[in-house]
Amino acid sequence: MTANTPSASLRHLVAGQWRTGSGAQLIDVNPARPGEIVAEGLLAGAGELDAAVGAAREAFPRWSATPHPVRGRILGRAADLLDQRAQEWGTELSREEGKTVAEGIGEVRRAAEILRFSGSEGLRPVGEVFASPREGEQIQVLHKPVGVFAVVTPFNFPIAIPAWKIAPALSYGNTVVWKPASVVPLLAIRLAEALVTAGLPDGVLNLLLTTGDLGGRLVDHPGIDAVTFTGSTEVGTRLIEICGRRARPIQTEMGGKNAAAVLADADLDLAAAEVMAGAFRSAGQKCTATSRLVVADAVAGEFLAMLADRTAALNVGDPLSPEIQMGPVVTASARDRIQAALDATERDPVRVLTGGYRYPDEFRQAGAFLPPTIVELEGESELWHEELFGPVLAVRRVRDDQAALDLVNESPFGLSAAVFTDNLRAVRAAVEQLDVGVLHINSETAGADPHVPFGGTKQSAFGPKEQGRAAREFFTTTTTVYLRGSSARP
Ligand code: UN1
Repeated sequence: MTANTPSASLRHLVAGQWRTGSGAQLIDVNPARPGEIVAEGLLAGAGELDAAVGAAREAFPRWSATPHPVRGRILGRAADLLDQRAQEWGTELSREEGKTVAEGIGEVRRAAEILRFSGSEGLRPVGEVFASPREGEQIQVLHKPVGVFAVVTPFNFPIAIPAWKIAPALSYGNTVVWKPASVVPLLAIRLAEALVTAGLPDGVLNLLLTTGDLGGRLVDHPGIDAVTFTGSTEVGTRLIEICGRRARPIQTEMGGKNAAAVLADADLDLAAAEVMAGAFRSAGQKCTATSRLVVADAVAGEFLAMLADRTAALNVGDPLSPEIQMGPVVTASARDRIQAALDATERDPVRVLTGGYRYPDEFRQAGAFLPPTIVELEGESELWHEELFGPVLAVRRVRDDQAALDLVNESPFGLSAAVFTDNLRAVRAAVEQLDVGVLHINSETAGADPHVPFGGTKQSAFGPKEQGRAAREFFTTTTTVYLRGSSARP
């Protein structure tokens, strides 16, 4: 794919029909090459919103009555299609979002794995049977579809996060109206195409490319039964309020300010590689990215020098080139927002280990690039508390293991943490004390497997966890059945 690749046209999926929208013009540009249009067209408007919710409602009775393994086979076929198109769609992902091609292709394959996992859920037990304290009675818990889900997804994983919400929603028999981030419309179209080609009936999945404003109206729409959201804490808490007023279930995955703690006995070479990956892959735009580093005094000098040298050597540039290790952030406005946050805290660091506060002009003009930056702090700073969602790592030194764990916990967020050590006592203390939803021992803070629960504590999340069997808790509702034959009189 080259700069001359023609731009795609935006389409919305409503009741099984691909349509153009009735809203404002949207131009989806490549963040590494300003001026290169990846996709363009009209956003969805209020008319399409009502039509999409209506279509999802209409499709629900039939889809929820379709045998679970039959629903699962459609997801399995969509997974095969994603695998077949991984190279092509992964490259489009890189053009649209800015992560490296290798990460883009990996993400399309990851979405395939997620669809396969959720698709296979119908082949496993989906309910529970309990003994009754009364003779002649059995108690069953049946898991049933909920209804119509509003699915609202972020830009940073344009296909994997939608897959891990849409796949369990559909597998458990629900129908969906999906609003992806408007800066990554093309990959949303690709996922919907794969599901339609795989045989998803009309109206089961509806896709609206639209603004946050209409996204809010979707979440508030009377025809919606439940909402799943990944994105900022600011938007997430607003959606929680809307759903609270309507007593509507909502699951949100929100911010993170994830810390890696490198303890005195850590394997420094391994820790440097993992911390660098956690902080700078996808230009730090993961809610699981490493944005804080706590390092033991005893090894801080050696470790930070190693980390800074390797980070300074990262190859930053157009992510379509295979030798590039870090691309731009998602848009020029995201770059400017992060730059403004760095400018506002310019006096806070005691040391800038690498990267820094100003990028050379030629780089700024070339695209939405920011240098991978590591800063050391001693006192209080917003850099320690605020999620920047970019390639910025804040460092603090600590005396001992306990001080390291305390500092990791010093955050309003609790998504993920990493601890680098082989000391069993420190590992046990970390497992017991760290207030996070995901804990990595000797690996980076990012990453999530399709078959295990994912989600955070504190302001990182609200509602049941995602992925694996945990998804069943949110995407089904239960009926507890006390079952007796009429002959079993008390
Ligand atoms: C990962 O770490 O690979 O928005 C997944 C996010 C998270 C997903 C992270 N919900 O970044």
